[in-house]
Amino acid sequence: MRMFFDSRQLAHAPAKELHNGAFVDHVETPARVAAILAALPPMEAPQDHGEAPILAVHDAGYIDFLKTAPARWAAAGRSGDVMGYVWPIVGRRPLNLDRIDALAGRYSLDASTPITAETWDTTYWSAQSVLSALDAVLAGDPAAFALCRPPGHHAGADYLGGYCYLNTAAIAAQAARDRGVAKVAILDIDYHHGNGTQDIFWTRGDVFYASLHADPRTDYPFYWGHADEMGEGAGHGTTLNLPLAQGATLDAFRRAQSTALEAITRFGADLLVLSFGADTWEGDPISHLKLTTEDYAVLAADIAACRLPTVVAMEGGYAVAALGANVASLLGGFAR
Ligand code: Q9C
Ligand code: ZN
Repeated sequence: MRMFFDSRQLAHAPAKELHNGAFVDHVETPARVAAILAALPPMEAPQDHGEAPILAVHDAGYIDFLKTAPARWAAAGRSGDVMGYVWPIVGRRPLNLDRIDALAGRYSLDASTPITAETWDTTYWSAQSVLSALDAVLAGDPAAFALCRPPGHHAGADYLGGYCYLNTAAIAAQAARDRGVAKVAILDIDYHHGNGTQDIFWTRGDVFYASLHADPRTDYPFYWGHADEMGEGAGHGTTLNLPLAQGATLDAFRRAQSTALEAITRFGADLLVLSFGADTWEGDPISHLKLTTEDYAVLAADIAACRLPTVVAMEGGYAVAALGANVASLLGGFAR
């Protein structure tokens, strides 16, 4: 399987995140990809597809904010990473404010996703990696892997959050549509609900979004991912949420994944984007599902049995010592 990663994806390294009321060391570290690279054969550097496929998903004002936030922060006399602390509650006036703190709230979901001087370049190349994996699949490969970092599925069209800045799965799905693929499905098996991906395709009938995740009544991002969220307008019925109780093991996860794959098959998808997070692993430091390393190969084999061309995009997974083996197990399951 072809695999894509750019060394510029190592640069972004925020210091702290707000977690349960305290600032703690940021868990989405460069060491994560170093561990994955050490466990797999050498990867290819991605091609540069430019900004157009990013702007096909993301708001231009938001992209400008991502690029300029570090300089605006420094101009305001601040040191350290950019982070908002006031968020506009839904329904407040959509004012065009210029102050960095107003923008940081306007364009973010949470305070676990700081912007550093390296963030734009890092997330840009993460998007290029997924676009190159899409190229491989459109050229006829049954599956390809993008070692996306930072991850993407919490980022919406105009907001960052959950360690995510550009929504790599959405960028790949939209690029596939723009290159003539009629129906695209996104299957999201990260521990957390992919609120950004859901929002981006909420009213779209041409892109199916199915997610397995910890129940948002107990887990981040809380306000998305409940079972009754099904999309609206032309997108009604093309969003499928399958929340799982904390502590769930392979049996429950595999059953839910089968439900999702049956829905994707009924939808008639021509191409699949898999948002893969290894934070469902039993030892993950911020999560509470109980999958084993071997389970990922079982899940991948079930997905591969659908025989859809598949772009695998890396999302979360924070148990660094186990991350390489977990990703290798998943990718091995596609090969079988
Ligand atoms: N107290 C991904 O896996 N922090 N993002 C949760 C809980 C945010 C995870 C804090 C977790 C985001 C891509
Ligand atoms: Zn996650």
